[in-house]
Amino acid sequence: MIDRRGFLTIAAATVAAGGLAACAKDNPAKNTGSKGGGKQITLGFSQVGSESGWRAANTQSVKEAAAAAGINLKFSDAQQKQENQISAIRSYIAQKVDVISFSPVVVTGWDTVLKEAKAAGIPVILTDRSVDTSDPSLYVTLVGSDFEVEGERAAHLLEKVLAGHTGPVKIAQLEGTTGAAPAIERAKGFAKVMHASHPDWKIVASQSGDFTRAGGKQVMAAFLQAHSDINVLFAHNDDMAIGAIQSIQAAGKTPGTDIKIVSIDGVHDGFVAMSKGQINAIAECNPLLGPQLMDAVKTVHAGKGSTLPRWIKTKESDYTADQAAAALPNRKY
Ligand code: GZL
Repeated sequence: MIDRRGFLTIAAATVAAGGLAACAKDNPAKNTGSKGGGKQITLGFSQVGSESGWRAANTQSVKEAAAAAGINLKFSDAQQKQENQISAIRSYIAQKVDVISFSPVVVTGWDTVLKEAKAAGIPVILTDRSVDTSDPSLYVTLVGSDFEVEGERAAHLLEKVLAGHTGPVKIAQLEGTTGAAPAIERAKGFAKVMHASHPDWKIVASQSGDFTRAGGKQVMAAFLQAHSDINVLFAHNDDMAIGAIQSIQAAGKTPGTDIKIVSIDGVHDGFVAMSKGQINAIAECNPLLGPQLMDAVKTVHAGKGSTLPRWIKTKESDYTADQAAAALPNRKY
């Protein structure tokens, strides 16, 4: 897989050299009005699915921001199937929407359909997750988080959670959807810190729970059957951690105490679990990408896509259980 950072560096160089080609075809002729002044922008959006609390918040943010921006949103839920996203993108091309945006369920397999969008002169903006492609012209920008850094942050949070801990550290890892950018990169970031600074940490079990509660519960139950010595869980999202908590309790163990839990996302139920001491720390992943996406859509539609950075990163924080109760009332999702 092309290293995301490396790829983005190449891409940025390409853009800087003015090499960005037609997909972001700057089309100043088109009227950029959305509200009041001229033709309304139509955005075709393909969402991964509705697998987690994070996804629900992300969908709400996209829909609310489109309405606020006066953008006509065509929205589809792919139920976590790449073929459904490809069909949706083809449908948007056939409908001649002004801009296409999607959160790619996995990183590979997009070049063909993105080349069709480019041939149709429809610019594409990625949200949330990235794709692996050797052709940087196939999308204008990515609005989303740095998942590798999120994995590093989760490892640093685990350092805090394990302060004063003596004895072995036996980690179970609940991975996100196989082949998805957040799953690949969170695992990479976590492993980077672990190998650099913690030779005593050992990942004894690692498997995908597909970012769902049911998946987390099922896989954690199997982990506990096979490894009675697990004392840490690193979950790639809160929903899998919440599912795992049920299996930990069913095994007669106390989540957050017998098995320390570090997760990523920061959804409401994750904060509730933290306030109960069941999750020890969460690296936030901000789902509220709607406003930044709509700004990028308007910029691209106004023919200024080449002025956008290759990656519009979201801001996010880290939280430990002692902060959860105070933070809960102010959480936006
Ligand atoms: C991350 C996003 C992930 C979340 C999960 O940006 O793609 O997918 O971490 C969601 O909760 O299912």
